[in-house]
Amino acid sequence: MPEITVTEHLLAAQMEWSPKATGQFTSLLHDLIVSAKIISRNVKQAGLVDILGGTGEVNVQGERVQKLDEFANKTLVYRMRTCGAVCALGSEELEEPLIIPPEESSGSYIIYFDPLDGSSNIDVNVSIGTIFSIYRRREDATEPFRAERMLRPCDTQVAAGYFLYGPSTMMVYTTGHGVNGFTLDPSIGEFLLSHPNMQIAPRGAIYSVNASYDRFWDEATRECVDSFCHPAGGQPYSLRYVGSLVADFHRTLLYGGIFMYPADTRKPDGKLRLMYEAAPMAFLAEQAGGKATDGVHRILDKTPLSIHERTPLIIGSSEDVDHVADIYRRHGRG
Ligand code: AHM
Ligand code: MG
Repeated sequence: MPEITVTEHLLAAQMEWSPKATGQFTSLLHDLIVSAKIISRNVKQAGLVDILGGTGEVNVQGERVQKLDEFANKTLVYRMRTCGAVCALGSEELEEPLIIPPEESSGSYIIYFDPLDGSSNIDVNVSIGTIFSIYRRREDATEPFRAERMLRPCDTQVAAGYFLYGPSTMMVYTTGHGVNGFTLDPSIGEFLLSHPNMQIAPRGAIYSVNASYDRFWDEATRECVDSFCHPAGGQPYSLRYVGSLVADFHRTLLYGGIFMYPADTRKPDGKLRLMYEAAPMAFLAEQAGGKATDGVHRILDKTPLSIHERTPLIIGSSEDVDHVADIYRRHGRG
């Protein structure tokens, strides 16, 4: 297969789907990719920081204060703020949305990101990632942007994806015309198309859930997980749980199966954030032929009431997600 860079792929897709594109979206994606390359470089040196003398700031106690998740957040905020295509951004690391004044940027896009998802895995050298979700602003770009306009229906995303910092660095994204995956070739500094037109198998053989929370689950969730572990008359599904959503979702996309972060008594709305985690992964899952629900509602049918809203997430192969939804329905949910 000839080598195709992510930018070449994006430009070709734009010629096909949006021939009148102004270039703003391409510029946004370009700056997002540069941010991810910078974050990836620092992630790859994570264990070396102390040996190399440390790259972070040092506080009065002599502690390195710029942790990787803060670094990732600063990198993305700076690049998204200055790329000229963004009017507002929401970061999982920022309490409030950042509205970019019109004199600074007349961008037409809103971006949400989780700068470094799975950050509890950084210090143990396990895969982590950056997740992004992009919406187009609806009103005239000369009007000041109001924060409540961040609360967009999840099915109005124009693009979503993630960067996975694993043994190799990957970018997987969709603009609503299928899902494509690219692998960073460090020798040329480019993401090359490695996984064209990704599809989730209709049914998998792996389930992924933090099973030690079973005491906090309700009967319906226990029955769902039990049905994967002890299926009537079939082989048990294997259990895999990295604890980084990007890594767990990436495996589900490639191998099929199901990932669940359900509601429980300690977290009645689940743990994952709708706008930074669930909605972008749901867009990718559906574009790859899979499904995503909160147990009752399709994730993409949801509209947040606040930017940091949480949601239960059940995502993956369509038949496996339907199976869980059936069990929830039988228990009177929905
Ligand atoms: P984070 O945004 O603080 O990194 O938390 C999100 C992560 C997800 O990547 C992962 O799916 C989940 O938290 C794991 O949570 P738990 O340790 O409760 O199983
Ligand atoms: Mg996260």
